[in-house]
Amino acid sequence: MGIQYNTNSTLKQLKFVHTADLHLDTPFKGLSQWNPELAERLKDSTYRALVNITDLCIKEKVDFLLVAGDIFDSESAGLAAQIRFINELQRLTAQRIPVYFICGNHDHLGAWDNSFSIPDGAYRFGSSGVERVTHYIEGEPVADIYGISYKSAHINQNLVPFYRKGENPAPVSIAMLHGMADIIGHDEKYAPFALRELLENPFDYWALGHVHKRRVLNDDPPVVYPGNPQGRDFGETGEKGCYLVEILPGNRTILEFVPVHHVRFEEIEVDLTGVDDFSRLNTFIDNALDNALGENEADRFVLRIRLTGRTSLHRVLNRQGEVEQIAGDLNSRYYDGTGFPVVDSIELLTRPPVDTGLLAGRKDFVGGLIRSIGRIENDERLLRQMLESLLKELPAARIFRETGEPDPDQMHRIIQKAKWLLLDRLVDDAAGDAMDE
Ligand SMILES: [Mn+2]
Repeated sequence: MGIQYNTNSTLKQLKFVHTADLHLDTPFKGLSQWNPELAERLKDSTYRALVNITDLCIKEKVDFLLVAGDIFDSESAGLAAQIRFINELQRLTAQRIPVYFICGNHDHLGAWDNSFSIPDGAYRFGSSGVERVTHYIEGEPVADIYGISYKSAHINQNLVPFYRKGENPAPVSIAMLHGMADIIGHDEKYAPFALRELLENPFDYWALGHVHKRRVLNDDPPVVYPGNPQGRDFGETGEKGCYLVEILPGNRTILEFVPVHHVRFEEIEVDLTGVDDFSRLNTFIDNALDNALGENEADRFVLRIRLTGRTSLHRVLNRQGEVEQIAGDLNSRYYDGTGFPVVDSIELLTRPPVDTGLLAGRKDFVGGLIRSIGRIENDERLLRQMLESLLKELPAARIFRETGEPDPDQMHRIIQKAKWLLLDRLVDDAAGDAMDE
């Protein structure tokens, strides 16, 4: 039934910030491969997001900060990240704001350099069992915080059964856990648990970490993945931040998402249908970006522009090096001294102005091809079969062995792209009966 407040309790309000998955030393590898200059500009962003969190804690005069694991990104490059993290701990503890943190799979206890001491006022949970730390305000116990750190990169065990409320609990009980919730997915290496199990335990707030997309899994009591505070690639677009949490007497919890990202990844679709004049292209993209970025234009955007639509420019755009040229041109015009916004890449998903309905009726090879593609694109099983055989053949398909299988959405984009590349080569522009106009 939530929090039972003792009438003698001095608790009027508890205010804290919950973050996780800082990944401080993220190398931005994928991006650096194509765009080393951009990777250099991004390198600081994860750290800047943490600085923003520290500033928020100080400005809001919170009682404490919770960090639910994955403070740094890699075991080997952890040293610089540890120094930077400890700098921020010092800034907070100097303002009498304690930091309670657990370690996750990336920054498991074996990866920490023990020549650094954790500053007084900050507490790192151990890995040998769920620990309980009591937070006091003016000598009164106000909140018990429970947590456990990863001892090594993989924890196959469900840790939830070890979270047990102790004797003489403080008015508020908070549990910090780094792991994979069943309603998001299943990964047995990262302390998997079922949401249902958490709700069977009488905690007032579950401060989760591990999943990078923010999700409030339950409202009362709150079960929260704050997501990572700084996106790291185009799989992590949009505003990223942390939660400012207030617990008021009477079991009222107020959650406020606060964006703290330093750089924001965004994918923007620009539909070129009807744009048939190359000289209008730049203006058209400019307008589309203005509309999409709108009031957020002060943000530091890293953009992937996805060109779609039916346009006679399709063939020109598909020429070797053409979209790179356009991206370079956009970047030199957008460059405002801070280096943002920046166009990382342009993805080309346009189609030529051919009428596939008409073509499909033809009795020749093109007609047969369109009908076959039509069957494949609407049948996920067939699509997957074809993909599997391709994976065996194509060296370029190795990427999927690295990144995991493409999702249905990606597969659909791949087949669309293949379809229009083929048709563009097979269908003669002069074939008036196949053209739209
Ligand atoms: Mn993790």
